[in-house]
Amino acid sequence: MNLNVYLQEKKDLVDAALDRYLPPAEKFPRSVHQAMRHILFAGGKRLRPVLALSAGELVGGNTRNILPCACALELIHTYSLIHDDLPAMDNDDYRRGMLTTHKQFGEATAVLAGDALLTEAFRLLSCEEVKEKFPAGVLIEVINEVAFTAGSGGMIGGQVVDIESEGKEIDPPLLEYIHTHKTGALILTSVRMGAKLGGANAMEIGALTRYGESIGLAFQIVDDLLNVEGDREEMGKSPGTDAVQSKATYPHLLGVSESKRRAEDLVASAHKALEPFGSKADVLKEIATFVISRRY
Ligand code: GRG
Repeated sequence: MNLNVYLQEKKDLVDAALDRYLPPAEKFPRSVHQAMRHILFAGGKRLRPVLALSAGELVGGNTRNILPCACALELIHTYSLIHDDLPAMDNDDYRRGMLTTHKQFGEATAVLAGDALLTEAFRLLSCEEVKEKFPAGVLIEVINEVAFTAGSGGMIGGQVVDIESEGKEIDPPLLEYIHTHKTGALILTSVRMGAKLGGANAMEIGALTRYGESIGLAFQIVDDLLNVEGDREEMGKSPGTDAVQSKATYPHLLGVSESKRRAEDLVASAHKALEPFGSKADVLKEIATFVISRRY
């Protein structure tokens, strides 16, 4: 299996589904519908939906059935990018190689487009098409976990502590809190969503949880490293912004080589967590390796 081909196939599936599920750009009121689609369809690796689909496949789930819920993860991720780029937060001009949503549509529309994407995610998670495919109890559990992850117990909590830590020297446990909540939580939930909707047993959910925790933290450490060493063209956004904003990052706290070592250790833990699945887990194993070797 070639990982790039696999990722492209899954990305195409997700992109086509997102286009079907979202209100058309021409639908009234056009400004918000265009703004919701602006960054959503400007590229992006679709890592979170791909993780949900791949984890689901690993435990015998049906990709088509899981697809709408996987798309909901991308809507939440995109909302977080739009809001994170706002002047009140990172004040970025470019995202996925395009002008950020507030630069293109104005701040009010960007705030509302982010809100609409977050809300749309929960509509999708509970839509008729999904309700008829999964037992209500499993679905409610998944929706509850996604809500917790998007809220102050997850992404928002990490984002708040990140903002409040700017310009301060923080200790490694607090940095790990920021990273596991701001970024790791949604990655972990993506894997667990796929596992649960795919019908995983308790042992499989446990193993995939350990996998998701490891790649979630590794992903953000690599994001920190790319902000130091990355290339603007490859990333579609500017590197060097963390240092300018005095952000709490792994390279700042531990140095570049120690941060790389930490990310590699986490990927080794992710691989280990997949051992009970044998070669069936090769895709997830390769995705973990991709997380640390990525250039964008
Ligand atoms: C709720 C406003 C708000 C923020 C939560 C996730 C987050 C915190 C902010 C998003 C901004 C950001 C740069 C987070 C750090 C890591 C990250 C999620 C990078 C972008 O994710 P990728 O690399 O991006 O998966 P693509 O474009 O490929 O989807």
